[in-house]
Amino acid sequence: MLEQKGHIHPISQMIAEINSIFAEVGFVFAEGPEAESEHYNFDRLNVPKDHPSRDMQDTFWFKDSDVREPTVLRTHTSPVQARFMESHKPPIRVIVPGKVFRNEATDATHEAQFYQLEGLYVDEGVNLGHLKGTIEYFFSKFFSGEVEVRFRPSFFPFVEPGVEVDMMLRNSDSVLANKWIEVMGAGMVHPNVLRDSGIDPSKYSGFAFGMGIDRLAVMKYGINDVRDLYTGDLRFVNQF
Ligand code: 2NM
Repeated sequence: MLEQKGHIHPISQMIAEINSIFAEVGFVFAEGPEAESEHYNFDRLNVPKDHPSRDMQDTFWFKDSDVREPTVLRTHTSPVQARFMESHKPPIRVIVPGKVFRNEATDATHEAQFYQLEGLYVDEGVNLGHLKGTIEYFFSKFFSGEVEVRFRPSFFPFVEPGVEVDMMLRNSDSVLANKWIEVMGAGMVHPNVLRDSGIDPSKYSGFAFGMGIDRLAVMKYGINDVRDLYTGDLRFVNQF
């Protein structure tokens, strides 16, 4: 029966769509390990040794006796960008979708595992204008509409300056239309991060951004509870 045929999970469908939107403007896809060293997950991203995100309350740590070096379930996909920068010369344009983990209580809008999409562009003369144009391009394709994007100042250890990105959908009959919605964090890659990955920050600059793919699914499909994406309940996933 047709109803019993399998199909691609909505998150995987979205990752494929995101990959093709970014491929049109020269971004390649990269991936990396979900069990990651403290070095790549935190140190190489300019996260201070005493930063609260490293706490056991926020991060899943492996038992020391089970691993050769301090190891976590990655809390973001940024370690993949750090690995990519040390093995590629600029210009670098890469997007990294993947599963990440946070040691926190779950509710309708928070899961302990979720999918993140991060992007990175490093070259001579890259600036916040390139970030804004790239994000506007992506969201207008993804939501098939006219999109306006604005930045608010924010902070992440791996960027300077850091921004919170809001978007507004125009001329659309989506429930998302005509209001500012917070969609991602972003910024200019911190010179320490470039330098530690072997890229000269006096010659090159880069922008980076990160967002929840689950949140994009919630926005695009009007899903009420992110936990529904991971129950394996076919009555749910078969709607997509
Ligand atoms: C975010 C916000 C801001 C980010 C930085 C990097 C790297 F590796 F290039 F430094 N990748 N992603 C970044 C920057 C991620 O997520 C909210």
